Amino acid sequence: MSRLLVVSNRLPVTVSAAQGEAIVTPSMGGLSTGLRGPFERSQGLWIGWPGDLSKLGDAARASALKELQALRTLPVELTADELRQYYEEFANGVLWPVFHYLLDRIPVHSGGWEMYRRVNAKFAAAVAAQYRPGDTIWVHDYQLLLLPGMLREQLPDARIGFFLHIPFPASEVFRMLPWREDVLRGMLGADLIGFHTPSYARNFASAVVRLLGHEPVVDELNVAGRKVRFRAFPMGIDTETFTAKVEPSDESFRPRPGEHLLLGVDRLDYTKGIRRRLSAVERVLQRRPDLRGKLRMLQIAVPSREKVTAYQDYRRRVEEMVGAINGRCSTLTDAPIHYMYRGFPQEQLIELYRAASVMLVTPTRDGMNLVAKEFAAARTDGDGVLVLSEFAGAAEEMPEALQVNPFDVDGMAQAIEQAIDMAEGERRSRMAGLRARVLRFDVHKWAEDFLAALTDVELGAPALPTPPLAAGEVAEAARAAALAGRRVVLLLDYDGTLVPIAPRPELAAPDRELLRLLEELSIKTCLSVHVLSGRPWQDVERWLGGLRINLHAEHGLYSRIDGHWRARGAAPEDLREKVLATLERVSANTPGSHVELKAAGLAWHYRLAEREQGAHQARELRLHLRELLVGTPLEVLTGDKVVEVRPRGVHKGLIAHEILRPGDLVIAVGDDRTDEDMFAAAPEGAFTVKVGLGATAARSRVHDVAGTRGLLRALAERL
Ligand code: ADQ
Repeated sequence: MSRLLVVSNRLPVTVSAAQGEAIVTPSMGGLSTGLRGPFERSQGLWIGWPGDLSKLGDAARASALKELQALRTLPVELTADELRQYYEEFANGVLWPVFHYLLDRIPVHSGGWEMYRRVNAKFAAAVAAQYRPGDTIWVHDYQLLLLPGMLREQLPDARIGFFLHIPFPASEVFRMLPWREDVLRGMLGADLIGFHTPSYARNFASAVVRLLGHEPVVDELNVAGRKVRFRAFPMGIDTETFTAKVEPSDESFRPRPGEHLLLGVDRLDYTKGIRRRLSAVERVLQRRPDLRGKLRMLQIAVPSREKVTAYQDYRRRVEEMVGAINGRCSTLTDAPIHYMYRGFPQEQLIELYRAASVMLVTPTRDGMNLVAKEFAAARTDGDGVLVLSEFAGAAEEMPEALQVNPFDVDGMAQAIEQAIDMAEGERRSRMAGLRARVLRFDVHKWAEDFLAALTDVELGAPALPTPPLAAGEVAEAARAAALAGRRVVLLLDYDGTLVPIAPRPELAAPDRELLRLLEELSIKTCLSVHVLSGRPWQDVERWLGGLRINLHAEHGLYSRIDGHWRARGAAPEDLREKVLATLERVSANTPGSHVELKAAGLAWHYRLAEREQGAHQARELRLHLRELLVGTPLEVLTGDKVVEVRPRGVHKGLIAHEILRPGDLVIAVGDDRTDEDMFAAAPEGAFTVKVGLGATAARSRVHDVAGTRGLLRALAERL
């Protein structure tokens, strides 16, 4: 089993000092519980910030480090300044609100980005130093979004997973982040990216298309020849803990018959919707005087991020509100809202979950929300009602809860009343549905599923990366072949290979340098030069017709050999009209796209269209055309930002077969998917060259058009 390296901002331990000695206590969060199995079995290592060790004396520090090592954790220590800028200012001050749709909380000036990058790099160095070939690396959460990308650079062959514990927002919101491309590139360093829900995975895919132009195929992206999978892995809880029996400690909070206990359990965070929730409870009390003195709300808020101003403000506002509501609604003997600002041991939390009549989980946004699941698991009595925000990730898996819109305070008040009045039969039937799912998909299954999917991913870097072209060697080989009396055949694609891709097709005319190079090559008697283009023959003739070389247009539907153009197939006129009408309709709906009429085929280009819309329309169009063209002599071809329809069965590979004779030395250069047919047709010993990034069967690669021209120059000089 591959060794698991877990990387998270915090280590799953708490370090404290007592009488000069350091005490390191494992903290039993959901994540460490879920990972315990694979972590132990693989003799794993956990890398993260251990908390502030600076206050420990030398001896205590040494003993803390020793204990951390014994727990197989590796501390990444952070200075106060690093922590403030990376964690408080950037991760919690910028990323947290943006990813939770709280745009008014984004600070006007944020200086934290540079430090965020530096601390991610510090983590990368720590992981790289521990990495052994064969290890599996699993990075967690929004504090380390850049880490997978940094690791990929240092460890191209590593198996890297990333899981985001908070929502991934709609791309409309995500793209407000000034560093959006860097963040996406950072995440895309992973082989597998996990989210809590399918909607977050969709939002991510949409941001990737829109901002980076990588189009996903189902749950997979191709990033410079590397496969990156992304999908939902909804996190569960440690059900054993929450279904266990606990010794009753203090029964006084249990509601007596006729009384109702509403419960809220949260980190004190402005995303948890505590104020709107309290407001809804007050509204219930106003509308239902019969419930006064019988309805109690217990709100437990565990302190969180206390150094961040927004959290201090939020705490003050929550506490003022509790005071105000109690001021208005208390009776002589009782106050309706009981508020506690502290953490609770798990056993007591379980008791509270079991005592509550109604659990209120009403965040305005929440990645998942495990409290909702803990409540359901804890209800071994099968009773209790869950009121759940539709903006918590958990809502997608918990349809039996009473789902509410937390921004609709009135609606929430109605849901609370409905929960209080709900008949026992309905309560039990809803709870049974909730429990079945929570118990089945627990945190162990979550960790197992993620790790199994990560193990399944074909490893990031291609097994054999395509080496750079050695132009001099190719030219030398061509020269040797020519001297031995062999014919040298040069097969060249046009757009993206001989000239850079132009925003519109008509702007890709050849420049003088290219024409001179081709001219020089055309007079070499040992050399047969062919340009194989997807363009209409008229374009090819206009641009290259003056040269004495062989030309092929529309992917081989037209060829000019020995000066004459001839056609290999044609589209039936009525069918062509139908296709044209469809393409024009799509073009009208997609600004920046246009239709190109060729002699036999038709193409819809969307290079200038908004990327996401272009990709979406292209997908729809391909489906529609494939259906339309079943059983006809036409077929759909997908190129780089173009959907093309042309007579079936003619492609660059077919042309290559026609041209080539035994004994030829072949040099084929191309950049697009259609050129792969040409590479496939090249005989053994041929030099096949891919221009630019992307998966290919070619044997070598050049960076861009300048690389192709370098090869042509070398050939012109040596032949
Ligand atoms: P959190 O925002 O912290 O987690 P949540 O999923 O609810 O939110 O987990 C909170 C955990 O803390 C629960 O296990 C709960 O028992 C405990 N807890 C909460 N209040 C407590 C209290 N007052 N006393 C003691 N314990 C308390 C982030 C994301 C979530 C996502 C998780 C896991 O924001 O959306 O579900 O990570 O991925």
